[in-house]
Amino acid sequence: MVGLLGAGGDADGFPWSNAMLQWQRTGFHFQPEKNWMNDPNGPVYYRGWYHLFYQYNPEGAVWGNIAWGHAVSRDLIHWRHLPLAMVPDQWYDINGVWTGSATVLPDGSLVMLYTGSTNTSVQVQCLAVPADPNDSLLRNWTKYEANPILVPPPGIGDKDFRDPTTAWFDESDKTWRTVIGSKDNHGHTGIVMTYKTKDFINYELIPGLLHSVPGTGMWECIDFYPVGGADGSEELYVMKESSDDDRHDWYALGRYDAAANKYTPIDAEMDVGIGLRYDWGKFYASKTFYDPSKNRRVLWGWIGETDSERADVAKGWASLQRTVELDEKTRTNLIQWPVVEIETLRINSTDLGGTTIDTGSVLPLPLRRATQLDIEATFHLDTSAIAAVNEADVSYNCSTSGGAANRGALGPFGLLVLADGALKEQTAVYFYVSRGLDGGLQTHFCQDESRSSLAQDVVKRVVGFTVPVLDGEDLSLRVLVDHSIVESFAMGGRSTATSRVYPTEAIYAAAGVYLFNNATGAAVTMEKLVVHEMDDSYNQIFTADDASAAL
Ligand code: DQQ
Repeated sequence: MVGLLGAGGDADGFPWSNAMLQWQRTGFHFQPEKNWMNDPNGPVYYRGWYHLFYQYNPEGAVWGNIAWGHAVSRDLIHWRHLPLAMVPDQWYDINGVWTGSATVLPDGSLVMLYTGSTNTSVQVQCLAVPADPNDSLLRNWTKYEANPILVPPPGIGDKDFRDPTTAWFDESDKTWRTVIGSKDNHGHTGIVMTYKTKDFINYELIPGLLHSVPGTGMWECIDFYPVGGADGSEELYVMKESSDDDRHDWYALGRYDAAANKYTPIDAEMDVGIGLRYDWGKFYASKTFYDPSKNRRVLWGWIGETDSERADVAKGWASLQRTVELDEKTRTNLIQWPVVEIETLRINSTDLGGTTIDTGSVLPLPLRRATQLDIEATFHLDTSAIAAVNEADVSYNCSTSGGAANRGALGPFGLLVLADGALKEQTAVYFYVSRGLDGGLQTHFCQDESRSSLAQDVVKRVVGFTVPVLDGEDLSLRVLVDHSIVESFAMGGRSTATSRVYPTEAIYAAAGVYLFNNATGAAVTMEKLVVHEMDDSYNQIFTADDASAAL
């Protein structure tokens, strides 16, 4: 297979042409046909259809001219592209129809709150409703005639007031509540303000802040929702902010006191913006919605590009999304997992369980095609080997400890995906087990992008974090490979890492998967290893036939 580098390109010497870069398009993650996409907006289940709206530039592959793209699906997997839902055509949103959220009212009707960037670039909140509630495809939207319904309150900057959440109903005073993120204290403190409304037209700012965390900067795209509460356990609340300073989605678990308008994290050291992230890789501006058809909460995130803007312009498109289900299995962190529907795309499963990876070895897996995969892997470490290891890697850190090539007593070991035969290009997904200060084992889950591409103009990092492992549990990974995305879930989804990767050699039939074990102190046995090839999700333009089927 001839690599892409140096194989052509444009007249200015940029090495890649549009046609060459099309292999990076995903097979089973949502993407628009072309052009720029960022945040998911107003995800909702309405009359049998999942709706995804998203920030979209109809005119190019860079951010700007932001309108709402729109797609619908029956199963969260196969999507149909619809015409733009809302475009910047009013004084209050002429600089962009920015991020917003849907609220389903008790009678089944919908309201959409979104941020408009005005003709003077002030951020204001606006209301829109379906033009025809009987159209289950929600193709046309009516913006409220007296928009905007909210302008920045005193003390809040004109450009620091955006992204209203889905509203929830407060029984105590029979009002709807919605929250909006901002920053305070000369921009150093991330804050959340709560508004109440009876009609979505008139709002009252509730005194005080719902929450704030010093040192975290502007909070975009707040998400706020309950988890747990089944079987008599205490219900907790997730607060998520997208940090404009570092472009990561941070969350905390906490308690919500509606009467006092106060959110309190269960662990102050794991507060919003300083503790847990949804994903340790590339994942931003996410939003959840409650799916009543399956009684679950579904999370959408924006997985941006990490190559150059120039490459994006050459491709003519940028960015994509993923769906992940949230669950509650521990009281300290969330569980994220690919929506179950994705398993319908599995074809040609190869079972390679029982394989042992000796110390210092790399084993190729016999696969036919390795660019669209769903890999389930469980690694077993022999207990006597673990007991013999007394290496105290108390300072181990995925990002700074040398990546997948650095050898320790109990790691790294895991998978190399999107790897070429010579292993010049590879993305490593792995565990590294060390001993904490208390003598107990500590497990790190990492993803090493540093050799993911021979191309120079790509951000390549080693990402990851520690992941909880309970007594007696083997170490497990689920890895979705989709051309230029590697999306990994460790320990059943207690921790996740997503990378955009841009191999130039490890593409099409030249891409492979390997097991590796760089530990010096223990062989690793694959308790489970099943590799599923994944079908395309064949996202299409909505046709007249689809339309009649929808009614
Ligand atoms: N993207 C939108 C804003 C939001 C930001 C503009 C987050 O509403 O704060 O495209 O990526």
